[in-house]
Amino acid sequence: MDKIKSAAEHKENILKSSPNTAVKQIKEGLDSSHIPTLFDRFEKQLPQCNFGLTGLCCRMCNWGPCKITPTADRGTCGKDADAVVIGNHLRAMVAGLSAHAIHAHEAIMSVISASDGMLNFPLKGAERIYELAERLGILSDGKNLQGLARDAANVMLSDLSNMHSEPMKMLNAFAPTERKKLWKEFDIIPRSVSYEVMESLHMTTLGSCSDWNALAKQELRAALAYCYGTLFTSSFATEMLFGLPAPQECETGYGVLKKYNVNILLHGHSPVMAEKIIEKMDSPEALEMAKMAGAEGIMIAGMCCTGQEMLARHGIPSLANISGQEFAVGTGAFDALVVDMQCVIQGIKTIADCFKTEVITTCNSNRIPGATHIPFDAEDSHNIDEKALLIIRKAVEAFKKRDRKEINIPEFVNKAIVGWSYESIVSAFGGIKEIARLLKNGGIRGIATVVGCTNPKVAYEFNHLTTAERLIKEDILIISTGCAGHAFLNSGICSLDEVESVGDALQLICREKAIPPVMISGGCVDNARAIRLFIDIAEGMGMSIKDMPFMFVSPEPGNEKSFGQSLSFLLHGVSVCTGIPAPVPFTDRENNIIKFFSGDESWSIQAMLGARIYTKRDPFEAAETIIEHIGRKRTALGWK
Ligand code: BF8
Repeated sequence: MDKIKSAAEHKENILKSSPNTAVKQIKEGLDSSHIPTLFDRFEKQLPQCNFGLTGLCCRMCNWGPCKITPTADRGTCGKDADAVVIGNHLRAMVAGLSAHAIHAHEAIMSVISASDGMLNFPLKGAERIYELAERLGILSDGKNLQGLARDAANVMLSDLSNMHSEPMKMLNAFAPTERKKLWKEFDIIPRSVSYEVMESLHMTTLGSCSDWNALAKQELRAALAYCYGTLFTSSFATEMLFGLPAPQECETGYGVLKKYNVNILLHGHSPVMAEKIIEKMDSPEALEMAKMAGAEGIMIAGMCCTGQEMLARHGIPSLANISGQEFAVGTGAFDALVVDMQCVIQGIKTIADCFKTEVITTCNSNRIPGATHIPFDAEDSHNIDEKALLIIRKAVEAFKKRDRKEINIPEFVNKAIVGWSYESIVSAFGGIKEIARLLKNGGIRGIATVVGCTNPKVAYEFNHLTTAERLIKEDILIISTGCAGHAFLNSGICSLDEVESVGDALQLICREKAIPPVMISGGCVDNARAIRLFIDIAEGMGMSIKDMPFMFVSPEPGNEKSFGQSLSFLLHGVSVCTGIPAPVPFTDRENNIIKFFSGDESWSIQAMLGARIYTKRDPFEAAETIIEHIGRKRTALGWK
């Protein structure tokens, strides 16, 4: 990675180069009031520590920290550079796995509570419940929908916690046969999420495993637990509860906000409380409260992955990703910020206080000092309706106290067609066979999932958009989730309005089938949808995914959760192009970890699984790498 230049140069570039005009306007307002954001705090961290950046600092015991240098090629315990680097990588990966696991746990327990009648939600995802029951072999004539949902949820729960040496049931039910054989051959089939987290932490502690290759294999094993034990289960359990998203046209962007409404911002990842707040916002009680306070109505907007879930199912505008969350609050338009779990940056309360925005936490894992805590507990959820109304009441109270003269709402509005579940993508194209036909005849040259976080190391949303714009020009269809999805929503390329900029062949398909060239497919756990799509297209053609013109693209990974995302795709044979290097010694071509993930050696991941990681910091170069990769796959298949 080229080193970030001077702090001042970096800061100037970071917003000047951003395609997000609305954020620039908000930032100007914040600067004039001397209110800092993460970009200002990042500047103060420069230059960043090179040992941290390269993964060569070991902090796994109290003998350290030890750093590997040209004069100290081993830590105090004798661990070498490879074991230090992969140990750090593995620990970051399982931290991300644990985050998704807690998300999955809440979603699964919510299904069980709803099935038992404690949590007041109907089970809207009958299609998913029956599919799961069938695939898991638990379909039985005597059981109603609630019974099947409870049984399927319990199977998913056992994949989170099983300690016996049995393979995970979700993996058995959904993974391709060809891959299962390969994973077995390499001995990387996981037992459960909990077991693999324990084993990963155990293997990396002082005096345990010093074989980098065994640690790398443990990371792959844990990544399979991540994929089938947390991505699939969180995404499916949420669909069981709230139904499968379906395509709908909506408007998003800051311009949809209304100054004289009670404005509530929903943020986080697990959308159970958020769904209840949406249900309650139109209730007579809530509307009466708003009216009595002199508000014109109640408006809800989203952020990060909870925002993506709300957008997918309700067309509720989702305004910002992780790096944009302070700007959303910085509009001064929000009376309450309601956060559930994950990717809620620690600085959010400081800026919320500047604008008298009431911060409400709803998850016991995500407490913020000074915030009002109204917890949702999936296992004791009988009073969720009252809690949702209480949250709305808090927002109304805050509305009464606020000075609306400080509000700075940029007028930008974009259209988008959203709601792309696995089923709605397949159906919009006219079936898996039709997607396969279009891929083969070159109407779609390839499919890239451009997903993941935003990162203050690069210009805000620039890498995402630059990469995507180039790919769609080359007829490469994009499926997006999470923070990347917000960059696309903010640019207009999720609608048909900007379709002229798409390559001729893909443009024709988009127009014919009313499909945007960038399909927003939910939160990060919903990457399970793209994995299913890749599996089914390849299986439908009688091929291995590794031979298909697919790619996983993550221009700006930041959160530890992003480690498992790339590995999930890699394990299925989909190569990865990332824009921010993982903490590995990126300039040391002799380092075994670099060779393992990105080389062609007989023991590399390319040789094992047929896929590799490309690291391309420059988005133009990244796009060319992806286009070439897809081109090579097509040539090998004999497709033009
Ligand atoms: O899970 S993309 S910063 S918001 S980790 Fe977080 Fe990264 Fe955003 Fe959703 Ni995903």
